[in-house]
Amino acid sequence: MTRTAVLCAISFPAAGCSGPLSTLDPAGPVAASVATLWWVMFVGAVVLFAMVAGLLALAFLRPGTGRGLPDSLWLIGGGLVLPAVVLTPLTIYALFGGERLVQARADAALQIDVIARQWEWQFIYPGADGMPRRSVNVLHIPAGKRVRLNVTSTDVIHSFWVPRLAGKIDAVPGHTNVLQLSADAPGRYRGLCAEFCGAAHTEMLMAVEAHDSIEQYNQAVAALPEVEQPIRTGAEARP
Ligand SMILES: [Cu+2]
Repeated sequence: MTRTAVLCAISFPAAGCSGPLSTLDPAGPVAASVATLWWVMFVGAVVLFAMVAGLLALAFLRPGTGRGLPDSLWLIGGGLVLPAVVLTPLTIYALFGGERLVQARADAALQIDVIARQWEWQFIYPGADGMPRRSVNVLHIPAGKRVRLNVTSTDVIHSFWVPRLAGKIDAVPGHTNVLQLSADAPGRYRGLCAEFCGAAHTEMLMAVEAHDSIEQYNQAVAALPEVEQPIRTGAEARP
């Protein structure tokens, strides 16, 4: 009975971790490192919470516990040493993890420009024949390869986010941010704009189509319309 209750208590919240827009259901190595960071932070928070709750419980259940200890021990131990011991490794882990995400170790041929504007996503591919191609709201990538996305915007700040494939990154007018993205398996992955950007923000959705092989990816890109004229980004529009 107790075992069933424990299993239920664990499985109900865990069921909420999957889904097309879940960071905790990663489908690629970049997203997996984001999910690992989340779990490390979560475990760190649980340990801290348990320690504080334990001390609080002791204060109620065994009044007077620790009365003999000097005040400086509580202040220095609890206020400085304990946070330093718990938070320093978490901060270092998060900094290194975050740095790995933005280091684009992608093939130069697999660079795609992402241009956000109210309220759609445009993707510009180099094109195998030298002619750039364009898609709107569907990003084509080959599965199993790291793709470098150069993300910018033509109007306001948007945020590019495909939770199962990568972390989110701002699309800022006049500036290019770089994001790595990778899918382990072919398929369609949902994405959205994660920064409120105007009246139709909630409709600024997109999908990532991960193709079986680089050949299929090249075929899909070759079938896209060519870019007729350079798209004015915020950077170009400025004097
Ligand atoms: Cu937006």
